[in-house]
Amino acid sequence: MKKFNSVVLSVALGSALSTSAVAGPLLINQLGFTPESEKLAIVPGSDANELEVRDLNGKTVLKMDAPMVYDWEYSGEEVQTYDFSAVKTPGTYRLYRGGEYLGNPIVIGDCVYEELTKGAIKWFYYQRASMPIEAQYGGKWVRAAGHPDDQVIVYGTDARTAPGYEKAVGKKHPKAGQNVMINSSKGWYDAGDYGKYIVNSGITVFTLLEMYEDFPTYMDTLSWNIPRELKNYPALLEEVKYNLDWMLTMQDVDGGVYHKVTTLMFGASVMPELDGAPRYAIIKNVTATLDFAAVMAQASVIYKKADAAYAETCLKAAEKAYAWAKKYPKAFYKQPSDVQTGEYMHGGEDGKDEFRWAAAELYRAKVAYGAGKDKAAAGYLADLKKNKFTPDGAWWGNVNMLAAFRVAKDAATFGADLNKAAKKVVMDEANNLRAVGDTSGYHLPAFPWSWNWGSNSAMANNAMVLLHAYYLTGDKSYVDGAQQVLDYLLGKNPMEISYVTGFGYRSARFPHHRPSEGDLVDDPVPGMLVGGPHLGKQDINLDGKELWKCPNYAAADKPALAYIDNRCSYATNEVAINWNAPLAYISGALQAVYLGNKAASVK
Ligand code: G3I
Ligand code: 9MR
Repeated sequence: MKKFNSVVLSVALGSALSTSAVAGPLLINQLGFTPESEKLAIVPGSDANELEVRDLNGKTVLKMDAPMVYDWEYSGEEVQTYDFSAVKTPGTYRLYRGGEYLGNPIVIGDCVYEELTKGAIKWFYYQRASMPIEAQYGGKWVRAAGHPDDQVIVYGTDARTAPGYEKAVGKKHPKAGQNVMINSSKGWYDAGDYGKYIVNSGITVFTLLEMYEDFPTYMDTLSWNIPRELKNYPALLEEVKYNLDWMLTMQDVDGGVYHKVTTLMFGASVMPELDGAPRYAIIKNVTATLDFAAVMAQASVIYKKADAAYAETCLKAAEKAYAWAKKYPKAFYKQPSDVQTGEYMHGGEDGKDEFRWAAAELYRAKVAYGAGKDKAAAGYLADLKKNKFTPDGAWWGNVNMLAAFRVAKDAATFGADLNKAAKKVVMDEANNLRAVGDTSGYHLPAFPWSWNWGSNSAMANNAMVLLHAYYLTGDKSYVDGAQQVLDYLLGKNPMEISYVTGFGYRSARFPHHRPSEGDLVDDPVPGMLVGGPHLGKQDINLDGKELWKCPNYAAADKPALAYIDNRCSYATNEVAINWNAPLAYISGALQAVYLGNKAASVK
């Protein structure tokens, strides 16, 4: 039996493997496949049996010989990949190995990812602050309104936080002692906590608006049950506006944008209406301001048709934010010592990727408004040309790829040279991902650094790169790569779990998500992508410190196995808006592409 060893690094397998995979006999996308998708099933081990695909009448429609055996360094397993892509007729099928029925039925259907796409977007409604979730829209996950946030204290202006501000910023707040309040209502809770964060809103809003920009016709065919208050607004744009409205409240009169609205510490796992500690708008900074500028510029183009006045407001806010950032390019966020909520700031931050992204979105917007020749536009274009694109995977801390997506799809606006440079970055990253995916055990396009906190979102963002490579080349092998990511998230993984709550025959049930923990409903709020496996183990007691303890997964020594479906595991089982957005995007894009839609944003 030819053994394919995909390991570039030598992996000491030995007896060190203290956590065996919990996989069953068949690891597969638990939702199924569209007729034209690549269809792979993973069988752990190397016994190389023949597999049969049978229809519900028991008729064998395909026999698959023993495939290559792969080592998968991220789980330390030997696995076999069976390819039944030749089965295309919609229907329900079963896989057999030597007469043994393996696992659960497999569905092939024309719209098999539609409910997932709608469910992943609907989840943003469940995350809305400052309003109740009503039974007619939210079903059994009803809840009272939490956090009106109409009296948010500007951090550093009240006696309690003035010292923290002065220490973090190096000077007194100009309004210290005045207890300044702002109305910072609406917006989405970030994740399992009740904070609202601008940096994380940036990549999230980009991804959802890009979904609409890439597939407007398909998205307009979808509807999901949320309150509809705005005429002419497509459902997705109405949902995103709920967060854009909040983001606009975070811009100070000078154009700078506050980092977040949170309590000083993470609160208890209670329903939002019971989380009553004071909330603060915390410290303006350059990365939040640039992420704000980028998405407001993007919104100014996308909302123009539905609401020209609102779109104009967004563009003005974007330009004002960019001007503030140009004035304070080194004003990076420094978490004050009395603030323990999410930082959304990382060590290597230099602001270059945020400047590049904001400049690209602003230049595109100015051209769209017929002002591509004015002084401000010339400034954005000059800034865009200053730094080279770099082939980095997109995450909240590196938004360079978002700029590359924008420029790579729009030669008409950016010209041949910039377009070529951006396309090269997208294609280089996509080809690296495809090369890894094609030669690895689970066919997962993942790099070693994909296994950080929120690894499932890293995989979904990798799939977005692959989909963009398809938009730019028409080569379906990139769609196959993105399919492998969706399959992984929906069950083709060593944990044999669908990482999306409520989707799949064995899905995550105990996410770190305060409303799911605090309500009296057994089932978690549906449509949430949990963070996924990673070896950081920040949520378990490693050295006796009083860290939040989490049982069982402490022994995991392979990244793809370091996961536990347990409420305490915020490092592997939380949910977050920047994780759900790429899930919605890739599910919707794969569905739209199968139905014959082309990416409308490629010009
Ligand atoms: O970038 C470095 C990389 O260079 C290094 O190799 C790697 C391994 O050490 O770490 C990488 O930095 C990690 C960073 O995420 C980027 O992946 C940090 O270790 C890791 O601690 C950091 O985790 C973040 C986590 O908050 C803790 O700060 C997650 O990205 C981020 O998604 C998560 O966000 C939280 C919010 O703060 C609060 N709301 C919930 C949300 C989701 O858990
Ligand atoms: O619930 C918080 C989650 O949103 C954050 O991602 C995580 C890491 O910053 O922190 C969680 O809050 C925990 C705190 O860090 C430690 N005490 C228990 C809190 C609830 O899990």
